[in-house]
Amino acid sequence: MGKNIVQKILEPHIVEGKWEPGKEIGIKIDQTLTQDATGTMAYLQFEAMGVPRVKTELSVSYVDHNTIQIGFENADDHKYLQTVAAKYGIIFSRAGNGICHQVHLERFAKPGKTLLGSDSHTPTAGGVGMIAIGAGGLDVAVAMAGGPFYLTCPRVIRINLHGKLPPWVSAKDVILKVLEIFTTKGNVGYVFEYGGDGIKTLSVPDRATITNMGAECGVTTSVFPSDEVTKAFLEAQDRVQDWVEILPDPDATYERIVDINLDELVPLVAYPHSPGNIKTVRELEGLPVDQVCIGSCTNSSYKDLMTVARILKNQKVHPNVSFVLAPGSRQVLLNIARDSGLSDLLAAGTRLAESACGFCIGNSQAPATAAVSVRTSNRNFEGRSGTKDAQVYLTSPETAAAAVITGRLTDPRDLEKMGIPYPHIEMPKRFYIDDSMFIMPAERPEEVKIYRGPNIGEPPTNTPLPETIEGVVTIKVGDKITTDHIIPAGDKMKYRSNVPKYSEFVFAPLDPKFYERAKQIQASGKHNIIVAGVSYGQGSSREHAALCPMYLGVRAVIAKSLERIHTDNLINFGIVPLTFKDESDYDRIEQGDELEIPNIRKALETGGAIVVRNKTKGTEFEVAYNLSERQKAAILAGGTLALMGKR
Ligand code: MIC
Ligand code: SF4
Repeated sequence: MGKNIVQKILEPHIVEGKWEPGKEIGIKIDQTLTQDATGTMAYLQFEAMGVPRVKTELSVSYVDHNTIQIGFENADDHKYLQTVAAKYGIIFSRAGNGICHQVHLERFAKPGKTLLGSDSHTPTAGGVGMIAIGAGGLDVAVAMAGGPFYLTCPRVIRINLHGKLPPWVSAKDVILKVLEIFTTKGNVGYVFEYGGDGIKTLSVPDRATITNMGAECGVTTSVFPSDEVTKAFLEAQDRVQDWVEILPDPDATYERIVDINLDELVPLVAYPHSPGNIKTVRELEGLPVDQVCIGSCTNSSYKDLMTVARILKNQKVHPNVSFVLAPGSRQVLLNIARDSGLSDLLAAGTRLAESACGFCIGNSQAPATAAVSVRTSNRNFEGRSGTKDAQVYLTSPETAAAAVITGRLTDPRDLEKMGIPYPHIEMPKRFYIDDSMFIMPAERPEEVKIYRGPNIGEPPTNTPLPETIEGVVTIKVGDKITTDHIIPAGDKMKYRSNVPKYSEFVFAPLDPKFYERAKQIQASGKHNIIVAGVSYGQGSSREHAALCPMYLGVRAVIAKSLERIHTDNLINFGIVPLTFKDESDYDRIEQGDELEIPNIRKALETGGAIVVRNKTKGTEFEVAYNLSERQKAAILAGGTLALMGKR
């Protein structure tokens, strides 16, 4: 039987299990990437493993999230990361070199290989035909140490793109359409594989915009074939030697096939506060706009920014709009400068930001009170921008540029009526390439002394799972709770390597009293338990959304359903992920209820049923768990590091 692309790449990488969708497999990881916000903890964990050198083909450590450097903490972390990279054989991408996903796509992503990254948008590299997966830092540390990465063997959905995008409609509108079809929940365990005659009209950065935001659907990853378009991109990056053709077999089979006609697409927008809230720009046109931010790992490529530059040529930023642009990489910046896009942008009144995550993670450019912010990034969760009541709309660069000019949400097709023609930007045959902001690993690693600033603490560990969990429902939350709700980023992100301090902000966006309550319950010798609705743990890969709750004594999460990366992170830190067998039990439980989960160790060891007793209400109900033997062993031991220590 014919094979799809996912199977063609994954099968030769399987080191445990076999290709059987729905069952756990362990795969060999060829490349890893980390970024500074998740990287410090990942390298602390890697150091704890006592491996002298990374065992991957390539590992890169990027500094792109915390580059704001208010206070010493960020800069200290950067120095730590630089010295660790030098010692252990990791390429270091300095602050200013760009956003990990954009830079990786340009310089390192290779068709046919596997990439594991401690960032949920790692699937961006799927744009060149590689299987690129986001995970918690500990999983990436294990991969750097040569261990397998475990995942559920995916079910593959084929998305056929037909025809050609009309002018003013671009890759972002394609993925917003996909989000409209699949929404942000219910896609755990799937991979999107793109195909159809339309893909040949999409450049690699277009494809990467689409695979990047597959993360918002919650799929394991997204992938395009590696074809002539991929070859041309790699040639332009002076690395055609990395190209191999990867196409699905004509008789490949899929779980489901979805067709999208590119010709019929129109400019779309994700309205507040979820990337899954889709409307056409037409439906919302005229909305006054206060801020426009163009950039992020979704839409900050050469083509995106040259398109914006040409639209804004001889135009001025509307007086009511604050317009910020952050190029995805230093390469993008140098190339738009070479091709005179940068001068057009500056002449229009652009506020140029560093090539970094910046506004996207809310550590700068917070909008004004209740302001409308139009952004080309991928997440518009409430408060993520840094302003709780800001209204963030996600659009294509074309739609964002139209708002820059008119000061209103505007269908970019209307710009033609204003005498602005659609700029058809060609991909360069050869990019201007300058790798001087990568620092190669030390030739004499034994001479490298690792720098540890005062903000860097030891990674905390958990204790083995007790026989019985005696706890309290410290918080009951609703549906689609994101990791930004569980542990906010923004200005708090500088505490990523200081878990005791960072833990003070657990659930702060939802309930600022959570921390105090959790501490009290912990001090009374009881466990903290989180109760949640559907799709708990959406969004980022940050393992601090498990690590910090663990530090505060959270021992179990009972939800209607959980997202993939967050579930893995909970297990890695010894927190039991449980789901309601009967969802109506969720309605019968309240914050503050005392719960007992008797003999939970035994149940996990023997595969028996887990029953929760609600001592406050005098009721009991059964919960489900879907854990492999390896995952059970990790939870019983108190987490993956503890399990590795035992072994
Ligand atoms: C995000 O976009 O939310 C982040 C910040 O890049 C996170 C990683 C982190 O929290 O450090 C992600 O996407 O995984
Ligand atoms: Fe950075 Fe935003 Fe991309 Fe996350 S989504 S990696 S914060 S640019």
